Amino acid sequence: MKAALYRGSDKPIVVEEIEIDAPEGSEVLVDLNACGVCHSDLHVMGMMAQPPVPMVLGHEAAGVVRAVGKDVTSVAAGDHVIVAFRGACGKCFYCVKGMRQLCANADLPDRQVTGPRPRLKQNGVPIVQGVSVGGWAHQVLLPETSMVKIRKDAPLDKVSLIGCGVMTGIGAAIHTAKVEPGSDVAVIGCGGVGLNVIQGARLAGAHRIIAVDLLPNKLEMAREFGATHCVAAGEGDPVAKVKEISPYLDYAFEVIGLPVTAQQAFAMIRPGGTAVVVGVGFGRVAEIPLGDFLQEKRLVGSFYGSSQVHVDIPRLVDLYMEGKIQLDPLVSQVRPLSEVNEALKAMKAGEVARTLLSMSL
Ligand code: COD
Ligand code: ZN
Ligand code: ZN
Repeated sequence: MKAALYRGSDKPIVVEEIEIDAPEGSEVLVDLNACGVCHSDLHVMGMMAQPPVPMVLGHEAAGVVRAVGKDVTSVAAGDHVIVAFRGACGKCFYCVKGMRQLCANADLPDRQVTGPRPRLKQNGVPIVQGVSVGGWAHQVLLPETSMVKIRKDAPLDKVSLIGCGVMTGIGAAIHTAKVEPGSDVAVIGCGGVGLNVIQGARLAGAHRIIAVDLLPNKLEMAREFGATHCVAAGEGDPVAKVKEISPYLDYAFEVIGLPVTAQQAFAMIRPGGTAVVVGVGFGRVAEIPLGDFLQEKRLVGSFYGSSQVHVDIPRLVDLYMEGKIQLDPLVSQVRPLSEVNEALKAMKAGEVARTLLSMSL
């Protein structure tokens, strides 16, 4: 099968023929329809000191089940699935407590070349499934727990975006923060994930939704997703501007991964308000004024929208099919897998909300 191989930051990603195992035990083989390009793929390439190579990145995918291992019970060949980039064992402390997004054994069976059985190879050389998925490829082989079965009338290309950006963003608003109707919300960083925090806040019935971004095109998109106010982050102090619009800001979301924007989120909320950090600045440290905790300000993290994917992802598919959430305007470009380098360039330049890599082009 064909996959886009990353071999190092000084080389372009190239689509090549590789070998993929047949599913064993509780594994599922999926023919992918499409996979999105998320900023976290860039993080893996750029921020890990030495990412293991060769690696197939991509973790926002959907497709049709081709074959299943003998122990698989929840999906069968022909089923339509969205890939959850974080599987869950179902048995550990976190899974049992209903926090599958924090599963302690999420990577079982190991998808890395150091694991017991690398599933991807090229001429005998093991290939890493990046972000535990490896979705920039025509097929993936993953544990059953990463498979979320969805209705067959949903367009697989568009709903693939629910696998990461949409679930992460909407979930941060409705599950992590639990935004209440009538509350005021600010979202710093309006990329593929931030736009979904905005539509999550709209879904929850927020009153003011203030979008903060450096780029005018992102602020325009933010309006389409439900932002009521826009703040150009590069012009003046975004904290003062947000406070002017909402003196009693209930929630602020950081959706970039920078210390400075995490500090801004915490600074702009009211006493008793909540700042939610969605972005991850691996190895970065933010300074937070401890005195603000006397005002009962809260600072919380959010991973995968605090979602329980097998319930929450099919719900989002239903909401899309009923026109209650938007996916179409998230898709700025559709490209063949071979144009993944161009898609990454467009993301770095801030030109797109999302690029979809289509496996049928
Ligand atoms: N102030 C305001 N906006 C800014 C600033 C700034 N200083 N710097 C950048 N921005 C804007 C950009 O213009 C852009 O619009 C946006 O921030 C970032 O958008 P994208 O599209 O590049 O990134 P996303 O939305 O795909 O990803 C954002 C994440 C925060 C999810 C990602 O960067 C991250 O931190 N991922 C790791 C955490 C995680 O949950 N991973 C799980 C899988 S995603
Ligand atoms: Zn992602
Ligand atoms: Zn678990």
